[in-house]
Amino acid sequence: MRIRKSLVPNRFLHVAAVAGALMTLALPAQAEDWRGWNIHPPGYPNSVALETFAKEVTEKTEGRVSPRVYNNGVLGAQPDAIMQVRSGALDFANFNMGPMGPIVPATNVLSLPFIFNSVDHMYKVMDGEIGQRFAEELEKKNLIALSWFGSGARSFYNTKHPIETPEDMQGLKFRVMNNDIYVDMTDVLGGNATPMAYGEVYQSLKTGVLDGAENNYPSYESSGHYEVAKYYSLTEHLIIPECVCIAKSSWEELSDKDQKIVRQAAIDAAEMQRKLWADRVEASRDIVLEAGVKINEVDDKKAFQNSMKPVYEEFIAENPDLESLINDIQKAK
Ligand code: GTR
Repeated sequence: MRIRKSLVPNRFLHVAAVAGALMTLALPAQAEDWRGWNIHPPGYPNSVALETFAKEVTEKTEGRVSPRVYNNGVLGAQPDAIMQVRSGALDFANFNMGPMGPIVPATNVLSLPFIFNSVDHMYKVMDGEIGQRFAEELEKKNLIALSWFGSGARSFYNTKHPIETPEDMQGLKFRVMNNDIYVDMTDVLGGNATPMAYGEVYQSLKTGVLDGAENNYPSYESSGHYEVAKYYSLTEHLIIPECVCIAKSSWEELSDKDQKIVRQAAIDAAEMQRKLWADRVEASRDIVLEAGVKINEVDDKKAFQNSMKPVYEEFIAENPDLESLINDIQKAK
């Protein structure tokens, strides 16, 4: 209950203030209940790793910090959730670097198609000095990136036919994540791109608002998109890292000791996520095949890679300061 100052004599207020201060000293520091955003369902590698992160943090801080993961994107779509973690309305999240581009321009480099030639190349870059540079850029926007998850390679899928060459994309409408680079990428291949929230894609594929989308095997499977879009073509055009990100305001409230605990838990979670990922790719592939999905290898991947020249040229023309970062990543094989 708030005390209305005008009704209480001054000396009582003084006594109350001193008593309050003494009570604060006597009580242990307030436990922090952290709320975390996760787009994936329970059981998904990222979800399991985040749950483990939450448990490790709770145990090792002896409850001083007690994170709770909200799965299935129930706290909002990814671009909104990024804003919420930036403002401290949410405390942590696992974010894909795709929708991060509009906020942290340097991370757009990670959305350039075929920038990484393998998942190992991506891990090598993100675990080293270059990954640190991205973390510094994220911090400028109030996001503390503590470790990097993988998300395999993304490929196009659709309701109509296999995609063997860029010509097969002609006239098809694909959902992409919220980033102009993906619109350009799809355009130069001859398709039409529609940025849309992940949670809306299933229905849009089902009703024919969309002809296709693009994602890795585990998301294609766990989202149920495979039930409605039966042609999965292994273009593997994007390999995008994801962060375990903490709100800067929540991070700064922690003691040095607790920061160390949280950082280590995020690193452990990434190690676990990467291990679980490989098994999940196999399992998801089996599930979609079983359901009658037609998977096709793309024999001439070079045709897709070569089409990306104008995307790179335009990007560098608009972001000349990021050209050296692109070069550093490509060199770090
Ligand atoms: C998944 C990724 C999510 C989300 C989703 C999407 O692979 O892990 O964070 O970005 O794709 O396509 O929106």
